[in-house]
Order: sequence, then structure tokens, then C-alpha cells
Amino acid sequence: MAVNGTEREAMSRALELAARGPRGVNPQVGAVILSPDGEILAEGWHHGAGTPHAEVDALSKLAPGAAHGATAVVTLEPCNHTGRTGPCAVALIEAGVSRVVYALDDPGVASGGGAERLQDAGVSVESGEQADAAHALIDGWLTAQRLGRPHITVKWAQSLDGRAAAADGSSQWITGPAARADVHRRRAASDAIAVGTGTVLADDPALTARDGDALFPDQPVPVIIGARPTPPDAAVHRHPHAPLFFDTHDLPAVAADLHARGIQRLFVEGGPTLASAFIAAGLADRVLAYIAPVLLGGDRLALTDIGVASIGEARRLAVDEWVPLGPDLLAIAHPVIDDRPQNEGAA
Ligand code: AOF
Ligand code: ZN
Repeated sequence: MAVNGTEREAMSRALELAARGPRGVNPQVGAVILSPDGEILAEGWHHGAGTPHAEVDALSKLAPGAAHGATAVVTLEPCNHTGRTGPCAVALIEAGVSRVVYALDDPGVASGGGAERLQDAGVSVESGEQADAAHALIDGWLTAQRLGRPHITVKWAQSLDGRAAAADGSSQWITGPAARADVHRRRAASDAIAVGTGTVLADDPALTARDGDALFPDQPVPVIIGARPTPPDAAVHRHPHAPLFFDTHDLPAVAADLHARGIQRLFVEGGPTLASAFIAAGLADRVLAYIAPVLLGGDRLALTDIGVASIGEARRLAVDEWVPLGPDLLAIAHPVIDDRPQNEGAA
């Protein structure tokens, strides 16, 4: 049975509820319980590892029997395992829920399979509702589960002709205030920000996430990658978090180390050498290109070598969104994994 308008609204609400939970070793999950005629009976969300899951949080607000014949709308597939808490699929079956609508499959080997368990018990199950929004909310957690590394965003600002700096290397204020504010919001939503040592020496970035002059409450950990030493008076030493230094070009090893530290979202700020190395290594889950209507010419390109020798090797992207930011334009894109034979895709 297709998802109806009431269920769709309930999923939007469940996504809002999910966002109240903390980012951590467990995903942010929200749940709404609807009566058979579409009234909201209860709402719940996951408050962090060791606490009840979203479905159980919502059910706990109802009298026994009150969820009989109800629909549960959940942002993640109800789990099927006993971890720190019991299986949500079973809790829903025992509560008499007759239908479950969820957004994303649980990728966990042990925790997955809840949908099948529900169906085996005669519950009607629909998946995929607002999966993109649910994915955006927990992209870091999903990447950590699937790939054992952080979700990685590579960002740069460029002139319309694809340059990241003028001939003398000066690069500040290519984009306008709206674009810069957008970058700071995205920094605040990341667990760590990476720059190369070249950028530390050239720009002396603070690597904080700022709302005007104030710091956002959540600050990403600064990560500095490369062989050259960071000067003792560099601005990054005044960051609220102690910087992590990686004197290596082995980016998979850096990603694995950050994963082990619990970092789920990495924001790569540049410069061009580091951004290019992440892309060349296949370690960019998302690209953010802030494009300013200015021309710089010269050879200070936004990206350097990304391992593309001929057009058949081009790194193709799919644009998720073009966002106007004052006079500038932000492209939010992700790599297209293209396994067609070379040259076939050129037409
Ligand atoms: C759900 N609803 O609200 C959440 C789920 O150790 P536990 O018991 O907390 O289980 C953690 C796993 O359960 C987590 O890795 C993920 O697969 C799933 N999270 N599942 O049905 C929820 N937070
Ligand atoms: Zn669960």
C-alpha cells in the first residue's frame, strides 16, 4: 500500500524529531505513531547510545494497547537485534502496530533485517519515504557503518574561470558574505576540518566555525595534513580543540585514524593540493564548489592533478543542488561511480 499524505507529513515530523538527538556512535532516529485514522498518537526520538530507540521512546508514551492497529513512521528501518536495547521490530509487533513506514534500510549486519521480521509477522511495510533527507541527516553514521571511515566533503571557492587564487597567491574574499556564512554553518555541522600545511602557512586559518564574530557551540576538530611544520604562533593553536597533525600523504590511513577517534564527518577545506589528493584517492563523498562571478586567470587552479589523463577518465559528478548565495553559486555534487567501458560515456 503506497505511502499516503498523512504518513508523508509524519515522516517530515519524524526527521525533525530525529535531529534533536545527538550525533554519536548511534544514528539519529525519529518516530511518529499514527492512529488508524491518521492522528498523531505519540512521538519519539533516540537520545543517544544506551537509551531506548526512537520507536520504543514513542511507544513508551502510550497506554498498553493504544498502538493496536497503528502505523509507525520511522526514519530508519526498525532494528532486529539485541544490542544495548532490545529489537524494535519485536517491540512494534508486540504493541500491535499493523503498518510501518520507514526511510532508510539499517546497513548493520546484526541490526538489519527488521523489515523482514515485521513482514513475517503480518505487518505492512514501506521503505524509502524521504530517504534523501534521512540520508543527509545521518550521512556520517552511514559512511562509518558501510566504509569504516568518515563521510568526506571536499570544498573549495573558485572564480568563474576555475581559479582558487590570484597570481600572487592571495585568495581571501573570492566569494561574498552569504557564501562564507554557508561555509561556516557547514563547518559547524562537521566533526573535523582538514587543511594542508601549505594552506596553514599561506592563510593562517583559524579553522573555527563562526556565526558573525561568535563561535558556533559545536566546533570541528582541526586536522592538518602534510610534511611542513605548523608555526608555533599559528591561529589554529588558539582553536578550542587541539589540532591533530598528520605528517603523511596516506589519506586512507588518515581517514581510518579519524574514524577510530569517532569522527563521522570530515570537511576538507583545501588548499588545491589536499582537495585534489582526496578526490584522486576516491575519498570525496560530496563536493562543494562555491563559484564567484570573478575572473582571475593564471595558473592557480582550484584543483591540480586528480589523476585524470584523458577525458574518458574524467571524474563525473551528479549535482544534487545548485544554491544561489548572493552573487555566488554553490554546486553541491557527488561522484558518479561510472563503470561503463572508457569512452562510451563521452557522447
Ligand atoms: C532503531 N531505532 O532509534 C536507533 C536504531 O546498541 P543499541 O541497542 O542502541 O543498537 C544500536 C544500533 O541500532 C545502531 O547501530 C543501529 O543499527 C540501530 N539504531 N535502530 O530501530 C533507533 N537508534
Ligand atoms: Zn531499535
